[in-house]
Amino acid sequence: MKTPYPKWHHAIAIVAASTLFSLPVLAESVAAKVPKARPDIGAAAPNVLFIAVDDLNDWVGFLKGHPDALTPNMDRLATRGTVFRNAQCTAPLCGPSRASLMTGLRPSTTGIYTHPEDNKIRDTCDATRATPFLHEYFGQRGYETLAVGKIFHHHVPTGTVDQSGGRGGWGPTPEKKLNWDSKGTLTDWGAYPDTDDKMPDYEAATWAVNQLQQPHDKPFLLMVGFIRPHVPWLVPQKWFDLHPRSRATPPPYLTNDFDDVPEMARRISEMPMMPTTEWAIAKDKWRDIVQAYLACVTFADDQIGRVLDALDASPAGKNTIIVLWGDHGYHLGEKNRFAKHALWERATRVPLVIVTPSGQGGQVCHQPVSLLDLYPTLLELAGLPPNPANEGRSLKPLLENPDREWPYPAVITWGRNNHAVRDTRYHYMHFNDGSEELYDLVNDPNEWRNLAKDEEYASVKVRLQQSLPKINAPWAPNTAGGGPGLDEQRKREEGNTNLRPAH
Ligand SMILES: [Ca+2]
Ligand SMILES: [Ca+2]
Repeated sequence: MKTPYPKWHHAIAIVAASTLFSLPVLAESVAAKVPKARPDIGAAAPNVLFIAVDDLNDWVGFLKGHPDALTPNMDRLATRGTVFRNAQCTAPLCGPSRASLMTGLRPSTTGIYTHPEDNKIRDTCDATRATPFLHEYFGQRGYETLAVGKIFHHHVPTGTVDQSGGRGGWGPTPEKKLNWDSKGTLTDWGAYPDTDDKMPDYEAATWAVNQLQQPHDKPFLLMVGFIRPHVPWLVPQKWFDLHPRSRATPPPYLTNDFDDVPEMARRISEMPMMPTTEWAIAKDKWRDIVQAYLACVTFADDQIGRVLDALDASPAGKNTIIVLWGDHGYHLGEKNRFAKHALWERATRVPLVIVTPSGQGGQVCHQPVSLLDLYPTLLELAGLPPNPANEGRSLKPLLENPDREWPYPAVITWGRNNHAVRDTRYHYMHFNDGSEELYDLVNDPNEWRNLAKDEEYASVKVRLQQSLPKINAPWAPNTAGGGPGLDEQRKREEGNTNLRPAH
């Protein structure tokens, strides 16, 4: 059964769990229409449940990023597998992060630095044309592929899965924005709508549950993409009730933090359409935003719990690889911002849990890993041949021994030739104008003290520079704007002045 919420949370958990058993079992004839498994994957081939959560930072119980995060279902999953505590996205924005994961290619290889259109990703460049998407690779080798919700920037490229539950969208919004009415962002927060079943994430979980309740005569890859806690931070009141405002503690903030930050780093992360921390302090709104984000995370956790319950209750449950990942982090007031779009740790670190049918539970890995590694990891775990086009590396050795040596820093890219390199201790950033940041995450977890100009750390920089990408592909056509600072850079480099808006 789904993990009950403690104390006052309990009643809601019971209501939510009870809905699980009233769902209709749909499309019972679907399995019959699917061709038989190809003989080259055995009947024992594992299924894969692939769960994406949008804009989820480390405010989950198993990462302890916020003391009052409430995520019993994700925490339960974490105890069953391996938690990667130093997992990084490849780009701090939905579209490029997901395009990279699903192609197995770095943003610096494809030039997809900002939002692509799902249906145009394939034709971006020679590298994208030469490799199947992750789910296509599974499909070509005999898997049934299923997708619902946000997998790529919107859903999945048309016609690339056997069954689609649809995109879902951002969810219902009130006629008038509740708290933040600014063009160019969906940002807003508050209690809306009145019930969970009006939320696309609820519908996505229901679709996934139905799939898990059906027989499948082939192994399946089921991809489920949840939208919350992406803005707008709107969920029903009951999720706010679980997070009293008094407990919605704002994260640490240093008013003069930017004094030692290079101009380029500030410019490419400026999002003037979003609230600033100075505004939130002046208007006493910071706790409201923190509360809303925590409420959205708990709501998403509940939907994840419904899917995990259905998997556990299904015949497939015992032979399924589960991977849960967030597409990038999020600032909730640190560095004077409520946004992603930056190379700082708060915007790049992601939750990542991998559970294998035969694997050890309760493992924690501190080595740096990347979402780029998921494509080759899932192939190896499923017993499929490696795809030589993959630029990441399989994490199977770390699943077998999370403490083993792993001398491969993670690389994150925001715009052309602006990169971060993250190892177990340091976070180094190198921008296209040559400016730099360096943080010691052990002694300075909030990244307040930029050490890049300190001679004492020269050798650290040289070491991390070895991991900077050698290729910095031109900005891919058909990709959107990335905010004023990034668009300025792009205009300088290619003269493009007619970019689609950033979302
Ligand atoms: Ca996202
Ligand atoms: Ca600083």
